[in-house]
Amino acid sequence: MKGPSMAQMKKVLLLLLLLQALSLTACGSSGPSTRIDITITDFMFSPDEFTVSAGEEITVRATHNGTVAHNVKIMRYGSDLGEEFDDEDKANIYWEMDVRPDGTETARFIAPTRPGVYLLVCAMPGHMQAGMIGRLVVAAQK
Ligand SMILES: [Cu+2]
Repeated sequence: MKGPSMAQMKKVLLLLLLLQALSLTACGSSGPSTRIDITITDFMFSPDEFTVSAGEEITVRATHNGTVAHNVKIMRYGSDLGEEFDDEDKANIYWEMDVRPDGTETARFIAPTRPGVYLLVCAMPGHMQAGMIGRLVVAAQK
């Protein structure tokens, strides 16, 4: 029995390299980031989902385009906020920052080491219900 020729082998190798290059490009555009650029309005986070790598230092740049005070709170893994953000939920805050109207603030935090989906919320009364809720997706370190 005759095996594949050298020319055939080269073709297969070339195809594999091409596929790998394509998948790398795809990963680069939607993979975890060490930056969170968030725009805050009354009453929305935009975007409302971010992906970071576990344990990485993350820089948050928050631009406030609204008129009332807001904040960004990342909740501990598995937190259930229920109907509204109340005193009970304060104990489950992983990280938080306040943002004043017409300002841009930068802050840093270390992403949780446990991969999973974390809630991101504004804890001002009524704001979560109005739509100020989002997701921080923590991806496992590669
Ligand atoms: Cu708010």
